[in-house]
Amino acid sequence: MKREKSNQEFERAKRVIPGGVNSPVRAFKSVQSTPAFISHGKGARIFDIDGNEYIDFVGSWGPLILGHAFPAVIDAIEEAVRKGTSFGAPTVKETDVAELICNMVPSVEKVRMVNSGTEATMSALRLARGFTGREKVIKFAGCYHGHVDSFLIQAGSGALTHSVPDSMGVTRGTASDTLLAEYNNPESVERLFSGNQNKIAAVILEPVAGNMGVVPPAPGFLDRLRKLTQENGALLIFDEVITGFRLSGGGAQEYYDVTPDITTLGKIIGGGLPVGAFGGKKEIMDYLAPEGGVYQAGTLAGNPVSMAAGYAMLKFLNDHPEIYKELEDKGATLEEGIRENLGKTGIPGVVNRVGSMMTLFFSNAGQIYSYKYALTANTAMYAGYFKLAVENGIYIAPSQFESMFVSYAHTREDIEETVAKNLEALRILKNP
Ligand code: KE4
Repeated sequence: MKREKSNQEFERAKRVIPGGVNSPVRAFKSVQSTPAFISHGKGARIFDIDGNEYIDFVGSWGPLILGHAFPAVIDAIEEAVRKGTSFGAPTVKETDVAELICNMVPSVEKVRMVNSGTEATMSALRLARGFTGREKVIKFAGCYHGHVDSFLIQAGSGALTHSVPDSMGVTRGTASDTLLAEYNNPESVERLFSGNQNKIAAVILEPVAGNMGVVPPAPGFLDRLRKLTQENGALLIFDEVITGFRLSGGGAQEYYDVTPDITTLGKIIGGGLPVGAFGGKKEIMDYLAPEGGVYQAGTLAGNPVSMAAGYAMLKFLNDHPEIYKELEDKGATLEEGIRENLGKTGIPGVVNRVGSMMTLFFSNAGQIYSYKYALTANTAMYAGYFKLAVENGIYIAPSQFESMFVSYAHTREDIEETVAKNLEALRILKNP
């Protein structure tokens, strides 16, 4: 594939944007490559400025469950933007979106709009701390909740006693209030609760992890967390920025029938425009200013253009629940095809999938159900696979520890083509 224009644009961008990108993963560093600059997208495909075409399984990292430039979303944006872009005052569409989210997501009785998933999780944590009067929070190694100081934390040497910052600029003080547990290991949570009695405000997790690669909850894991938090007076926060409206109209909490106290949302609810949200029971949400004493605000929160896009997206999903069966079937076909290809080539791999989100781990661990298992993946092999796939017109995440997303726009032919090209790539990896 020719990439002259993208390469030139990347050099130009690096002169004025850190790393040439506005979000690190886009720089393709972890796969030792350089990014394609995208000119436009339509349906399941994106096109770069050198004229290359790709079947897209990144989908802007999750928002585009209906595909690129979905007509109902584009029409809604066009209609809204002609009336102005922002008023800093209430608009009816914000209430329309809030009512729809409350109707679709079991745990949500009230919801506050923000501008990103990071803002949603940051605000949800402050709300949980304000509501409980407690300071500590439990998160899980391998789960990502945006670039919030309190969540950019990794296990310290004595993992059960202290945590350490995972980024420069995060203070030890902040880190000391974040406790690290192991995904799918409820005993690791129990130990933290017994070692920090009456100090833990909340447990936050991705109900299906997408940021260590896809790692589903083990049977009963979410139920155990629900009971443990209730028993210990802590709130359960489901970070559904990826899974919200992805796994079902009611997200993972509907899919697994476990109801959290607070839910954070993003991605799909903006239809591709900058949106985040957090919601929960009235008694909790009414702690937020101007009702209560937990301050949170945002100039462009509930922006009328983003709300128009989000409403069009959510309404289409709510009116067409049959989409989720179709996404399940397409996801299953893709998973089965990749598994068969691994068998044909003898390349060690683990495929984790829930609905339309999945990850092919280049690992011989057999099963990957927590971060330490995800880390067994051969990231060099993934990098090689990534380059072969993209070179062959299959656009996947430039990191082993992300999810592939199947959208409503992917056709059966797209899936068949992808399975065939996956086999070609695996054969080359096997015999370079
Ligand atoms: P944003 O601030 O990027 O809108 O959302 C943060 C966030 C919160 N929670 C979960 C579960 C998330 O996955 C994310 C963001 N996801 C990453 C990729 N998995 C966004 C891609 C990027 O960082 O550019």
